[in-house]
Amino acid sequence: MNVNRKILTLDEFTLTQLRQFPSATGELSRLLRDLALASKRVNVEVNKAGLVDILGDYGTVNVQGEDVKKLDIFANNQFMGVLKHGISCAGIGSEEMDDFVVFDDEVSNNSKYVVLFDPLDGSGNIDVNVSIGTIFSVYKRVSELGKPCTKEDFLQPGNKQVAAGYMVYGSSTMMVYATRRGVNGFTLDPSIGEFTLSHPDIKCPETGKFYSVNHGNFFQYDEKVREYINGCQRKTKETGGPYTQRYIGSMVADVHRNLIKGGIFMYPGTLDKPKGKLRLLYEANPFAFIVEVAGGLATNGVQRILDIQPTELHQRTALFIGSKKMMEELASITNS
Ligand code: AHM
Ligand code: MG
Repeated sequence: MNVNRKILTLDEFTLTQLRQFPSATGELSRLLRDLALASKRVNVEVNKAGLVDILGDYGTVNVQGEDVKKLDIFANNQFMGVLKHGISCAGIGSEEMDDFVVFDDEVSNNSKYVVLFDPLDGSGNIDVNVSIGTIFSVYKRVSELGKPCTKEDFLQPGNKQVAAGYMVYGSSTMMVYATRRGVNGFTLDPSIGEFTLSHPDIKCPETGKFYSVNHGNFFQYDEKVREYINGCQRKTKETGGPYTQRYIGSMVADVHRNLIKGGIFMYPGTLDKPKGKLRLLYEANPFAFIVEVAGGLATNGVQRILDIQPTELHQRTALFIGSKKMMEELASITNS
């Protein structure tokens, strides 16, 4: 029998990591397992998205008389549900909900983590069978253990993240997560329903070939950003351009590609929306953490994303993120 001993599941991997820290409690590993479980349920529904005409439209009652939830609401409920019923999370914040949720039961009040997530990012792409994703961010509470978690637990700067990650529902389903020790990627093997280690110790290439930005907004960006984007389309000694433009409109897929292959992703502020579109807590911070651990950089054009002190759960930020050299090239223009 050919047993492939190289296959390492997500649980096996986190256990191996745990053994290197005799004082670790295993709460983070449990949290990651809970998040993986929710994402597998979401994945099943995402894969059926093209069948809505057959199974019933989202937001309506299907032929079996069941409510068909919109996929982003379904995903939100799955992530909230597993975290509420798990034993490692005191409360959550979600891009789908106006306010944070305190679980407030004996087990949750004694849990040391809170989780922020965007349950289904890029959901505008669902109808057209383009990759979408989930993004999550884990913080250690600053409030007193044994009591309900508080707003301060959620409004911590990104540099306090303990872990962050994302799932991409694409040609394969992947989960990538980072702790301070590194970034690792797991691909869902549908035959056994397990995430298995496929991208160990991911490093973001120092430079790359891709730049990702919504060109439709070009004339809404400030002059320096336009200068950089123009530079991406020319051959210069510094950049080695022209780069290839790739923008799918699902941040998870766009940043994932650039993380693996090298590139820069930008969602700058516009004349109408000076702080851009993306949310600091649910989108920018987790990706900034992952990309920085992998060797890249992330800023809002002026300041390191991870050093921004949040003041609101849903605050937005401009975002520039990617390979170190490309980010330095951008900074040399925007800081001039
Ligand atoms: P969402 O959270 O409502 O799905 O919006 C976030 C998405 C990102 O995934 C993506 O990078 C961006 O919106 C695309 O926006 P635009 O269509 O303005 O380029
Ligand atoms: Mg989003």
